[in-house]
Amino acid sequence: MTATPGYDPQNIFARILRGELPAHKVYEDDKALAFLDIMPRCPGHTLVIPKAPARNILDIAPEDLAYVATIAKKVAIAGMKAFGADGITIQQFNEEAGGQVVFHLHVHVIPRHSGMPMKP
Ligand code: D5M
Repeated sequence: MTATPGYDPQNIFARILRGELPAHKVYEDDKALAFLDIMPRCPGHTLVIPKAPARNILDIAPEDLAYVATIAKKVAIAGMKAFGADGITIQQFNEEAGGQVVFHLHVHVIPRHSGMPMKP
């Protein structure tokens, strides 16, 4: 898979994909990986990433984005069951101005309970 010019192969999630850094994996196949967020805003906060080297939604191929969305839905349903959640928050940030900190596309899947606010 060829990275676009804006993609830094040393970003943390690329290093997780290469096995250079640990992660608590909850789902993996040949095109996507899901793992627990190291700074969870709620219990079960999971990140879903493509294995393709995409910086963010501005960069990713439409078919890779569609696949990540499909896996995010599976993770959302599994997370709701596992954590007995009442709902799910999905978040996705793009570029520094958009709140992105790690520059490999990722979708936050956050199980939610009625009356329980997310940590900032
Ligand atoms: O924020 C990036 C998100 O990635 C943030 O919720 C923390 C999380 N993070 C950072 N490093 C790790 C590691 N090593 N494992 C798991 N989660 C991690 P964003 O603003 O969405 O770019």
